[in-house]
Amino acid sequence: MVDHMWLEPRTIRQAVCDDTFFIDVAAVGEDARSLRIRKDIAELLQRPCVLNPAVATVLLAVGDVGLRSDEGFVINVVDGRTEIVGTTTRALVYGFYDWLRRRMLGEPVNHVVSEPSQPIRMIDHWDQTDGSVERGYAGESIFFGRWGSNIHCEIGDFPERDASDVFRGDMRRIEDYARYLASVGINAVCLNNVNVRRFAIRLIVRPWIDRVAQIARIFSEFAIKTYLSVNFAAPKLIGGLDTCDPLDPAVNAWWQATVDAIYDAIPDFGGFVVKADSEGEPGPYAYGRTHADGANMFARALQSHGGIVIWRAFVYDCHQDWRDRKLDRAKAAYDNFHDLDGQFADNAILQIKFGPIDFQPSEPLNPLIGAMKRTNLMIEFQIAAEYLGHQIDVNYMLPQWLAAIRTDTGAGDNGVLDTGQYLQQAAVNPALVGYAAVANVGMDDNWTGHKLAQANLYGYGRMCWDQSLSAQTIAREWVSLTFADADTDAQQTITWILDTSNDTYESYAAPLGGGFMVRREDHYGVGINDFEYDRWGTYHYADRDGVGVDRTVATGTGYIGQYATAIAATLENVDTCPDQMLLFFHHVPYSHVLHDGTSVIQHIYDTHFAGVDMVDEYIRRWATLQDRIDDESFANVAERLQRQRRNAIEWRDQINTYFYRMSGIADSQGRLIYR
Ligand code: GCW
Repeated sequence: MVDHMWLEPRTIRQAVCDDTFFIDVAAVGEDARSLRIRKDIAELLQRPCVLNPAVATVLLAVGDVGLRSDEGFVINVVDGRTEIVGTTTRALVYGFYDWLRRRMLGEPVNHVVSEPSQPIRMIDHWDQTDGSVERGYAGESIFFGRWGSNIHCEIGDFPERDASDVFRGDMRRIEDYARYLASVGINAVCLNNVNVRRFAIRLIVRPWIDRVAQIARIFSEFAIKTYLSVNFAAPKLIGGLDTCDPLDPAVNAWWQATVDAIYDAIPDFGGFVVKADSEGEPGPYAYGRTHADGANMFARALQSHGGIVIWRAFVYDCHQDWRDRKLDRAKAAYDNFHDLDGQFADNAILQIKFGPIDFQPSEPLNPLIGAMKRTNLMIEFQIAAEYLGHQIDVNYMLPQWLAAIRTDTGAGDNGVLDTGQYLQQAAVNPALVGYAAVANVGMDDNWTGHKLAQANLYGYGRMCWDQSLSAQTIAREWVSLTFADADTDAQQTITWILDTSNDTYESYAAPLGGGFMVRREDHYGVGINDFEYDRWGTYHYADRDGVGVDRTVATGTGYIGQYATAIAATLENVDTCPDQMLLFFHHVPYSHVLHDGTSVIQHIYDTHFAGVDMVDEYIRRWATLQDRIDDESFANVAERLQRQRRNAIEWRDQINTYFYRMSGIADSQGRLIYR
């Protein structure tokens, strides 16, 4: 049996039709026509619909509701009838799903006023045309690959095929996915990996763009715009030119013609996502041009069509000499982009990872967020659990993301300015800011490999729509919708596991902000020194005297100096630097005492023992859910928890032994540490 996510046509019909609601649409002109293609509403209208608004019990209407965003809506009960009103038909899509969700949650559906926190709410797929997904942990791509095939090519080891082979063609699954995304407010999706290799380079030209268009049409029906990642070197690789210089007229003409043809095939195409001069991808540096030159070349080509270019700030030197203690990968985004502030076109967006390194279990806010003053920005998250347990270990990420976006950016004139407000303030065009996140879905029956990893996709959408929600509220919502038939106590057990899971994972994978102690080949499991003495960066510098990276201005890499003055002052001082990030910013002796009175070494031991204890507790509590939730979900999570336990034990024992050997300091509680 295929295990769907909470929202599917059956659920919608149950929630709406079984109660014999009568839905009508009081839309006008163009809007009425476009609303009818918004799939679910259109389907619902076919049956319980009455065309006379006077007798409808639910009315969807386009009208001015006086909200800032044209995606916002209001829901009110007027004379016994529920009215969902928004300025555009897109708003009605969100209003409709919101109403549905509230009904399913048993929440009041009156006096609702809702509009999104972020205008762009995007999902980025790292799907590749061979069907594999870079950093994907839930099976093959839902877009690419062959029907029913289990083939797994290595990245780059992909024979060129014809178009019919490259696209999976499972439109039903794409439609289910689009519905799900729309239901949590997502309005943009990029289909392919930012590392654009081999066949994927050709997705932007005929005949493949016509196949992309088939997918884009499905997303359009749910008010979601489709984007593609492009290879900066495409003019050379597939265009027959001998340069990709962003200031060269022939290169610009090639991109213009390519973009024009894309819009012929996909009139509401969103635009491009570009990873350039990063981890081996080509970019403007090869021509002595800046990243603004590169981004603006795409922006020019897209502009007349209303398209945008999303340019990634994830640019760093992955050929570092570990011998040079001044080199610091954390500094890279700021160093590469800060001086370009104000130089990007109005329809260009700079997309910045929320932390300065790379989606680690524990990272401070990227200092570039706060430093740009005249640039459209998006913040990037990763729903796929690359460094957060591969959807084997349970890890509900909302606490981490929400903490990041609520951190002071330091850009306010008086007081705290969180990320949401800051993006608006820095924008050249306030409609072109938002959040993006790397997708975590695939062809696995339950979409995300680990059933509970669905909560991250749901939660990401909810956070983009309303970033004032708490992580716990979002978790509770997801559990009630997904395990709707389970008793309250069972739902609470699942919510508790989700709520505590991010801390649990961090407790064994990243003590005190120290990071990157992961296995080199796949970023799962413990590999304490796998990235030490390495061209990709050095991250913990443990020696016999202490541990952590000295990023101070006074004696370290100088990274802290990239933050606004007051924030930098707090971080620079080891006494005022938050303990949770201590080892990210400072190299301290093992005997250094934390604010709670524990020493650093004792904290490392304690959290690693506690991490395994928590996983044992998850296993105990999950066992009580047998026969109280569906068998498949029960078995899926039970199996993953056993694997997580093995992982947590390995982390505990390797880390504790390593740091015992480094420090020579015993555990104050005398627990078993292998010598
Ligand atoms: O985290 C790193 C990943 C790469 C990824 C890169 C990026 C798509 O390990 O797999 O490449 O980030 O964000 O571009």
